[in-house]
Amino acid sequence: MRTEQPKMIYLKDYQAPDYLIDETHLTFELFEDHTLVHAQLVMRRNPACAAGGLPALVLDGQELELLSLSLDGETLAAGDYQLDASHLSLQPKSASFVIDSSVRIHPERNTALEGLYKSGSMFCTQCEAEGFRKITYYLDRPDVMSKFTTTLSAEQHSYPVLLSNGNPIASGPEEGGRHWATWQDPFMKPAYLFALVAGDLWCVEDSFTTMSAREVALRIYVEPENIDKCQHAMDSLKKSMQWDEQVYGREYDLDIFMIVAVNDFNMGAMENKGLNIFNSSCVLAKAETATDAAHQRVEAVVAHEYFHNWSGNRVTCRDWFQLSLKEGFTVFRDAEFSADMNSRTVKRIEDVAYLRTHQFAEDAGPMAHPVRPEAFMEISNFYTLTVYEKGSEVVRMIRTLVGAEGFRRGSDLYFERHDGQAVTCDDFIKAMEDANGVDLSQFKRWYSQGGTPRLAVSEAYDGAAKTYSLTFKQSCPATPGQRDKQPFVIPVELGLLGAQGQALPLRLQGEAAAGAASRVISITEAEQVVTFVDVAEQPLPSLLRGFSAPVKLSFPYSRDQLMFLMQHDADGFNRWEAGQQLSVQVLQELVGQYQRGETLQLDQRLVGALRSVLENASLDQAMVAELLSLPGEAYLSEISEVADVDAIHGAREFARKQLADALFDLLWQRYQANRELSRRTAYLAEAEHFARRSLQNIALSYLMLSGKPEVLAACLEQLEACDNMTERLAAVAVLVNSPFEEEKAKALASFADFFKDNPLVMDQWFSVQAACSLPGALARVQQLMEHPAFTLKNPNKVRALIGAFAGQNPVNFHQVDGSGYRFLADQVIALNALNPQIAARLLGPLTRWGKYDDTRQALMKAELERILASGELSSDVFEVVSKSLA
Ligand code: B3K
Ligand code: ZN
Repeated sequence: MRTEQPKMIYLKDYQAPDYLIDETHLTFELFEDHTLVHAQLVMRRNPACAAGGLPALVLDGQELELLSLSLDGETLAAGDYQLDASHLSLQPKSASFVIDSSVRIHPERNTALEGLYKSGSMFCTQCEAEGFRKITYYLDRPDVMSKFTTTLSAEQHSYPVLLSNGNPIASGPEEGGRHWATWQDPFMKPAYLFALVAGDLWCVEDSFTTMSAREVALRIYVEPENIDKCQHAMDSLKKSMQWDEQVYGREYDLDIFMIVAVNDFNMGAMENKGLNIFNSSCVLAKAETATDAAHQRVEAVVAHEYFHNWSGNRVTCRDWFQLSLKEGFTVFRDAEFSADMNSRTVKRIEDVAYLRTHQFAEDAGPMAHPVRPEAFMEISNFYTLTVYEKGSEVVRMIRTLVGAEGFRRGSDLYFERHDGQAVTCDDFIKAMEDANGVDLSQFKRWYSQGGTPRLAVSEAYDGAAKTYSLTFKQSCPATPGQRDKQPFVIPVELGLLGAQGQALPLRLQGEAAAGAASRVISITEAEQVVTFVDVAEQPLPSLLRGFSAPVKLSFPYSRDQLMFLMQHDADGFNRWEAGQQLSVQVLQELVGQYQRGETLQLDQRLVGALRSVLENASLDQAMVAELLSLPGEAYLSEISEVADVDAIHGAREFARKQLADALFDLLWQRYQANRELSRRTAYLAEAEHFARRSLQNIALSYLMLSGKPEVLAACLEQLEACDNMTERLAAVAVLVNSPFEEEKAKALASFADFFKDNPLVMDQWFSVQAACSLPGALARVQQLMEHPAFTLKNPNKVRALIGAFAGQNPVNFHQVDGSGYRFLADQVIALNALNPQIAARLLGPLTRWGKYDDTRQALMKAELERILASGELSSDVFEVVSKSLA
């Protein structure tokens, strides 16, 4: 807990470390009521620092009980060093020296899940970003890289498995029923990549032969009851290893790669060198207990953490302001991997929908920051959608600008030039520039300027001259600490369609001949006109294909033009995008009618457009499902000036019901055909199966709105007879949102009874109820908090119940009596004392107060004030609350 006002830390104040740690030798003695940590640090003055005397050595350390300290073998007395709540300082006498320290810590009481802690009966660690300082006194910063040797000792019976980074080098029994093991990591690494695990774990084993024919042992460790849920993660790991060799030429470098699944984890997973520690939700998956979405998430997170071995571990960050150097790049890598493993267009659609709903909202709120932030109080608050997802979009734009081959040249140069170093985003850009002979200096504004740029496009066609001009105007709203923005480099991939839907040749003014039918134009000015010549007919532009830049693009399309693009655009992403824009226009019209108290009237063109989608047998079923999904309520709020949650919900539900009635037969056919396939074939976690189940389930959710008994019967049949969680959970969710009270209660009860011992399945059970938009959600959530499977101490449970209520149930969370806000603030206050990182994350929805009407704004701010006044706040919660109120 914070004892003084947290300080702001600035990128501009970065200084290289005064000292380096060449070797780190750690010994952990793990006991039930405490742990002893002995650290021997072989240190020297950093040669890169200016000459002169020897400055004081200031080690980071928090919540440590110092038992002994020596310098070059001589025990130091209390007067020989200074201790405060977060540092230990002493004066070295020579440029090279050895520090030995022993501390006592209490993993058994660690509910923050940072540093060394217990998850159930096992010991595990989470050190990124600044958790290592809760383990021992150290230079806990990513630019101090060291060779680690780690010995663990624990009681043998309860902790038969003892793991750390690198390779196992020795082990043996000890007195008193204990045993020990020593691990050595040959690669230099910063402390944030340190890990240890001790527990009663089983493992699934496999192996991978690398491109240079080295044999790597692969192990996934889980608690015994989960041993049957590891195969999908193992398959994903092997695919990732192969993909990184093929696509980036990156080979794995140790003889062993381990993944450990733990139930209590603050985020998805962690890329510790050779010993990834995962939230069990991102490892465990089998048909009966995990949905298709969960299978895809496991595949993506396994890949992401594996890819960090190069983008993060071999080449790491100089300081935490550079976080996107490893995270943005690695998200980009895992997104491309998922696109290659599944459907590329569908993956892009999902990612863009997510970015526009959540990252755009963050970029427009009080916590908005550039991809490379310039200041923070608590780095844990900066593992954001901006650093991750927008950071990935920035890397994607670089690839768009230099081309796939140029990008590979750049990444090869980056990895070769900086292997073993801790570097900056500028170093990444420099490698891309050097490998391609391009100047990316203006492009770098994507790293330094926050906010989502707007790009307004207008057209002019001159039929006599056969020229077609597009005028692009870019602007970017102010964000905290940044008022005036310089123009960005915005790569716009575009094409022009003729009246028959054909691609028109794209010849820019001044060019000798036309280029490709889809090409990238770089917008670099605040206002820029692009003129095409030889344009034989009035074209319809298809802009920002594949979402080639993370901007808010506007073009005055009519609804008929959008329907035309939905049918004819050569770019699959833009066909979906046209459907979304059409739906947005139609839904916004309904929102207006709702607000004026008029009778709602759905534009029948939307019905027609979705009818042709359903009638088109040659469309990928996953695309059909995506096209049928109306923009979510959260997205509709994000694009509103003032979000009227009730009107948005009312309008969207009205449209869904109208579509369900009008398209009943087509939906019913699609549903039955796919359900029949599901009945006849065994579950497979692959794209074609994902596609048909997603269409089946979205069809079911529409059909249920009809209230017809045959649909209810079908839903119950699916629920009872299916062999997988994707169909089962979809049926439960549809029932939960239906008026069939008896069936709903029965389904929920039998589901909970059957899966009560599976915490990950119970998370889903909590979530569908928390997200149910029917009245009374808050009371249900409060009641569910009393359920034996719920605990505030487990982050997955908090996210599944409280997070889903505040984030996925706008009409209930934003009840105008403020009850939702009060509830959330109460939970944040409770969690602040238990787990500050989770508390700060949970606050997200309250920070968006600027989006709502005056009444709600006042209520939301009052709750933020109440949190601020509630007592000793963690730096995590303090930063978010104070910035939200600023
Ligand atoms: N690098 C970790 C995130 C650590 C978050 C610390 N608060 C997981 C990942 O992005 O791969
Ligand atoms: Zn990552």
